Amino acid sequence: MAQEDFHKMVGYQIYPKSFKDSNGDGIGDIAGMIEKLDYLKDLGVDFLWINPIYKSPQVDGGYDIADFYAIDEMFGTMEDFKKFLKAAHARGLKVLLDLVVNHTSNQHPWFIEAQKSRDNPYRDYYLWADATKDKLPNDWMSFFGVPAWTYQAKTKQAYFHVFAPEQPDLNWKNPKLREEIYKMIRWWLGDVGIDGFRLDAISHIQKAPWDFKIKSWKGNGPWQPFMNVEGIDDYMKELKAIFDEYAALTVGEASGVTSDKASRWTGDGGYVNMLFELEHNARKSNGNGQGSIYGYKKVIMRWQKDMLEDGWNALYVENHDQPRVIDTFGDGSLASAKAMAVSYMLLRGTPFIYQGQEIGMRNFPFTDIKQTDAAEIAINYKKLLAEGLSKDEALAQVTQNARDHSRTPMQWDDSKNAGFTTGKAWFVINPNYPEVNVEKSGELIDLYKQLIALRHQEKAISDGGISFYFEKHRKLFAYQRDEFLVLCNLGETRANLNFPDEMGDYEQVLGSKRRAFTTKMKFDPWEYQVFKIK
Ligand code: ISL
Ligand code: CA
Repeated sequence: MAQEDFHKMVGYQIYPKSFKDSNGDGIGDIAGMIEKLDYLKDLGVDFLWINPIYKSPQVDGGYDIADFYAIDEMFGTMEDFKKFLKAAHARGLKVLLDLVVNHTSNQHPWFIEAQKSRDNPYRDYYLWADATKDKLPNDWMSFFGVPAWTYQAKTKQAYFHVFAPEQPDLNWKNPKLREEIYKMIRWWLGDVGIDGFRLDAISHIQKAPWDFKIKSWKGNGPWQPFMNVEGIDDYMKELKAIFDEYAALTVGEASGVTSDKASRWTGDGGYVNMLFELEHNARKSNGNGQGSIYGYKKVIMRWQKDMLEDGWNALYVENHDQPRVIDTFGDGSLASAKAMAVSYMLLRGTPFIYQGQEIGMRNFPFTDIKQTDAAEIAINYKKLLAEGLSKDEALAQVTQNARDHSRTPMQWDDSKNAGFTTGKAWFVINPNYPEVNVEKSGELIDLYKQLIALRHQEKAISDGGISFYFEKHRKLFAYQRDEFLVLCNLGETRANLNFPDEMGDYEQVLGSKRRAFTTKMKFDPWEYQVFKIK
């Protein structure tokens, strides 16, 4: 898609299973999404990114796809989806689906065939290597805490997977596989008519040779052999050519693509319109899940600077893989939710709002492992118990940064089940719903509306440059977008702002309280201000 279009836009991410249930079976569905389109239109967003709704055994929240061409029954039918698409388009909302092509489900017909024999025609759709029960092809680990190989006695080989064993990785080196994927992409963009994709785990599609030696097991080290590995550019170029044919809007999830190399991926001639980096999510491991604001600042500033000349950021503070921002970077207060919103929504890039973020949804207070759902939680919980931790200790560890916090049902009102379902919800509902819900959280929703409107109206915000103040300050996040000055105190203590005397005259655009600009100011905890040159 052309830059002048997506630079102005704001996206909203829907996790359909937990958005709105229309038929009382306790599971969010497509008809439920249709019911809520007016709410989304009123919020003012421009496009929707829908997490996977394809046919899936749901081992990993639908990121284990068994049929790329079918809608999972629990969400509805293809007819429902087409109705949704039409209804969204009628309101001027674009629709992006998740494109999950690093792997499929082990229940995908390709994999069911592939595992039958070494010479099955689908064998090379996946990645196999000789192995024994006790000796896997190498010692690489998956993101989900288990080895990246699963042995199959029948053919005396193991298959490779960077996520769960139920998610075998596709072999992108195989041109036949690539053709199948491209056909599918064309079908969604061309025949069905969606507007684009969020490219899941796309930086992992190329793997290093199996004898590649991992140098460090710290940080991203273990995953080095499948993060933005040489040769990936050829596949990305092929993908880009198709996206261009349809002027698709594309967002790459690019863990492992470093900011200094990201211009190749986005920006002029880049493979996708914009990139999600994953670095700023890093959390302190001090037991309370609180993110480090200084860490957040440093990562964001680096990406903003590196993308300034050439490239475009997809901006976010929450998604379906991260705990709620109000509990990680914030201190649980509404004030912290607001300051975090302002801090990222006016950066250079395209902001995404994750469902429930706009009403200040909180992490879930887990007390029992039975309340959890995400695939990797179960894997790690078992591991920790085996290491000798008590149930409580293990639960605390696996839920601290758990994806499940963001996957509890959307809180629409204070009626039974938070207005999410008339039946029994598939997942736990946060007990705070009588206070935190769409009807009662108008204050935060209104702030998001104001921020979205600013992006739509002000060229300085959608397309201007960016420079930072107080870069070394631990809590003050302050930046200039041409004539706009955005100032956020992301902390629980007051903070002094000392600007140079020649700053000029500013007037207040919005703020957590009335304040006139001066070069010496003392901000309240979580205070935010947006000023504009007079
Ligand atoms: O880099 C990573 C961890 O530091 C990997 O996270 C990875 O890029 C990321 O977790 C990918 O997430 C996406 O793909 C997964 C799915 O479980 C997530 O929900 C999705 O967002 C597998 O499809
Ligand atoms: Ca339903």
